[in-house]
Amino acid sequence: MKNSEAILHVKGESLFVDDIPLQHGTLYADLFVSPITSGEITHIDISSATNVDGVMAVLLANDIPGKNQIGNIIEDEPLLVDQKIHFIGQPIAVVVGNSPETARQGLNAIHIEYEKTEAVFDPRIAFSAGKLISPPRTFSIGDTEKTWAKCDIIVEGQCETGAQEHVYLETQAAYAIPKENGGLKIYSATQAASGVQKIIAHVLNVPMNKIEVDVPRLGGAFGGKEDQATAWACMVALASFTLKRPVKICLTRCQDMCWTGKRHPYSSDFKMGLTKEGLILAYEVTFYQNAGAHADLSPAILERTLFHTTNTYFVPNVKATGVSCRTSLPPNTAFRGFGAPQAMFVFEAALYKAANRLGKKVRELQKMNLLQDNKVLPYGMIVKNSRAKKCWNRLVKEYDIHKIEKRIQKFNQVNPFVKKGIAIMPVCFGISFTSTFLNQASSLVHVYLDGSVGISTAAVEMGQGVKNKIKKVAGQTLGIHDERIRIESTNTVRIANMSPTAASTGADLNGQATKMACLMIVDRLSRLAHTLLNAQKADSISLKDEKIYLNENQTEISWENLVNSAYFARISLSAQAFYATPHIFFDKKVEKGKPFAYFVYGASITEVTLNCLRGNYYINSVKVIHDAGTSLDPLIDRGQIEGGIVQGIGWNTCEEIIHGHDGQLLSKDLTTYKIPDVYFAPHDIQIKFLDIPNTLGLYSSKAIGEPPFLYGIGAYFALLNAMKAFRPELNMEFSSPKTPEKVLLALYE
Ligand code: LUZ
Ligand code: MOS
Repeated sequence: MKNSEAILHVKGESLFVDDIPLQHGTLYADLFVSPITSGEITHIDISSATNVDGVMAVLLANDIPGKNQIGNIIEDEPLLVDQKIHFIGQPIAVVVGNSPETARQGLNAIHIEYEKTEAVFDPRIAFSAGKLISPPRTFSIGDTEKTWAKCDIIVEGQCETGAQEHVYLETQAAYAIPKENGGLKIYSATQAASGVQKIIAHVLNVPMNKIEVDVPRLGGAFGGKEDQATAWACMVALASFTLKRPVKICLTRCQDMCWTGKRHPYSSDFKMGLTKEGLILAYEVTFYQNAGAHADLSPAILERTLFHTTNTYFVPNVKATGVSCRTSLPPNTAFRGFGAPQAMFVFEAALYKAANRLGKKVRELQKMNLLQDNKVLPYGMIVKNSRAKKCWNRLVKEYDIHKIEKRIQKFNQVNPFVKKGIAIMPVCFGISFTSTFLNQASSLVHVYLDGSVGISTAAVEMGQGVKNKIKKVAGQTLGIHDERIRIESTNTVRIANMSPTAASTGADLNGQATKMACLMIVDRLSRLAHTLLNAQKADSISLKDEKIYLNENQTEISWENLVNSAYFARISLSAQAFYATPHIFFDKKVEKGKPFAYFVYGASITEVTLNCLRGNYYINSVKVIHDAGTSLDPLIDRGQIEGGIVQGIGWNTCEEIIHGHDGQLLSKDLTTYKIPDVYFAPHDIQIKFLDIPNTLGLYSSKAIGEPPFLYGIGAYFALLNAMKAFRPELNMEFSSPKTPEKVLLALYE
């Protein structure tokens, strides 16, 4: 199936927020932000700024008519600094000019004085100082304390995993336009249109029905626009509301990188006990999450970390504790995987250390401990339809792991300074928002007189192909061709109270709602066809290929005829439906429940080649068996898997966020922050689908968005193996990303 979005992109015809034709009189917002990490404003002087020719307004915290508050889970984040400063880049003033240049001149004319206070960047130090975002949480099962004595070996260690910049192609953007009677229409590049609507209404102190938020599409998001698109939309809404003029903002790449949060760096302690055969008996872990200055989505992200503590393995005795630590960085936020990658990295590190201690291959331990049906996870969910072993068995057989191992052994024997390494990365990722209430969606389907169809849902298109998938679901359900269907923008006027498009659930939830709405229309049309065809009670009507079938025989009635007849018979050709994922719940008091609709499984083999004189390396190949159920669209799913793999490799290898000693971001553009490019990305990515229908999914499919990111972790451990081939006594320290510099230092330490 062709992705209609792709054609528009290639022709440069797709509209993003920054492409929306400007209304007459549009003004431009820019931000004056904090130059210091931590402190208090003692004096601010905006008079020279307001005197700049073309500057229309300089808005401060006390110009906000409603609440100066944009916190989502916890109300701890002001839109504009009141007095206390918490990070470099924290917005202090919105400067509005009649051109981007005058706005820039205006903010350069602002003068502030401040007193600095001490900043904290290390989550463990923040923890010791009692700087917590929310109380610590512990998930546990069995009894780790009693089990240590029964273990043949126990390994302990510490893991560091790094931050990661989202690098969506489209930077943060918003455009506000006044409507009549005090309303506003805001085009926002957000994953969460209703969230933006709600918070703007609070900030402006107006009812939500006065705020219309529209999302045409996003140029990538990866979680970076789940919560952090809100601030910019609020800024232009505030300016537009105050000045009664259209106002837009579009961050530069550097502003975006400096001012927005990243994937959370974690520092973690682990302890794992095993039998001498390699069976894991007990696992304890503490996660110190570096949340940055405000809560943002950190507590939810930490929760998903705890859910994925043991990845795709079974451990009978587990104790996992998570603490969200408040530091002096911009608030860290959602990023593909949402805390699960950090947990899975630590578990693989523990396994790696244990295998080395036991003198066994990591993959022997991995295989031995894979999750099987009817096992209970640390949070009480019982595993059904586990595909962990199925993926594993197909992986080692179809890609012939023995042959690969032999080839690598031979290579390493004859090459003293170039070494190869491989690693297997098995994955199990829970599908559903962990906050149960978010697992809801609705869809509004209109069939027009000519038989064409328009659909609105809560799903935001961000390049992941959700529009295409929803189109496919509607086409299949209505029995018509996809060309007849148009998926509209995501808009709060057409769909209310939307959950963010996140947690890999966009196609699942919105597709289910769309299927339900389409079935309502099919039901009405079928009854009408029944009458028109003078059918008997037992006769069945179906819609296929734009034709009406009676007992599986094609009739003379076409889709268009039937739609037309329905109109004249005064039958509604529109339907709205609501879907809520059934049978999920979670009780935070006891930390037990069944939070996920189902799991996505998969496994990968990553091969790397390391130059041990220079420290640089290539990720040669990633070979995957991936469980996509019966894929809704194999081409889109393949694209999502490839993208996830490359993004995950970047997190573990070349992408390094570096701050100066004062907390200023040094890696603030794409010359200093390296993401994988087409040369560095593996030239050989092979993907095979497990292809077993998912009875719990939409048309037997499974979600695709986040799980493939986890395969990237394989690159880290493959590199470690290549390093060990050069230097067997390598220090067993776990610190991701493994940049070429770090590799070189470790090899010659
Ligand atoms: N966002 C969210 C997410 O609010 N809740 C989640 O559980 C989640 N999981 C993955 C990605 N985004
Ligand atoms: Mo998310 S990390 O916005 O699915």
